[in-house]
Amino acid sequence: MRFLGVHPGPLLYSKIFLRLEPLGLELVAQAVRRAGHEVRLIDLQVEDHAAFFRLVDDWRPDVVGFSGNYLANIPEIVDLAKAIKARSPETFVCVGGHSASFTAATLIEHGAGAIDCVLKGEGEAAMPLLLDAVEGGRNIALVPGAVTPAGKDRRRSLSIPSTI
Ligand code: B12
Repeated sequence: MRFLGVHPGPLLYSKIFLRLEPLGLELVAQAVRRAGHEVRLIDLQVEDHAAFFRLVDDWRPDVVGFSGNYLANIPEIVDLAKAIKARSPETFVCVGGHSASFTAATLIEHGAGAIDCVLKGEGEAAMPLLLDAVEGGRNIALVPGAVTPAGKDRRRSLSIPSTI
């Protein structure tokens, strides 16, 4: 599958910001690549939304995963998720990261159908499982750590396996 990992832009849509290397998203991306998927990343701290939509339109990812480590990025993530679904409803949209993990149910609610899943916890182990489930048309809610509009899985999130 084609996986596009997205780091959101400067905090609070401001122009005063640090540019942080998206370390967590990079780890998730590498785990997904090792699982045999095609991967691209875009960092909206340095690219603009026009570049993001060009990439979505041209490359047509099957799954878009946002990194939600900072609460202040959540409004942008919700806006972008809605914009993706308006352009290509078949694209699966998920959000992971620290802040997404503890606001999962609210994030799904604010997404109003545009966020298919919040994947709680460390993403290296769970993201390949989520991609397999999406590809195989299986129940997403059975992926450990997945919270979906249909409800949350009661199993605990995965931690990083020692092989990664
Ligand atoms: C190191 C760090 C920094 C570094 C940045 C390093 C970097 N390159 O990102 C520095 C010192 C610069 C920094 C700055 C700030 N930070 Co800081 N930072 C941290 C800290 C301690 C660790 C983050 C980290 O690098 N973790 C290691 C990486 C590998 O893990 P990760 O990014 O979490 O990613 C994993 C998962 O989250 C998940 N994941 C991530 N993305 C995705 C995407 C998908 C699709 C999936 C499935 C999973 C997934 O899988 C990843 C791999 O396991 C966290 C606290 C914490 N323990 O998480 C605070 C934390 C993130 N920071 C915080 C804050 C407030 C800030 C500042 C705003 C502080 C300030 N007032 O200036 C600034 C903002 C910077 C900005 N964005 O502009 C808060 C955020 C609070 C919130 N809820 O919004 C935190 C949670 C600390 C806290 N408890 O208050 N920070």
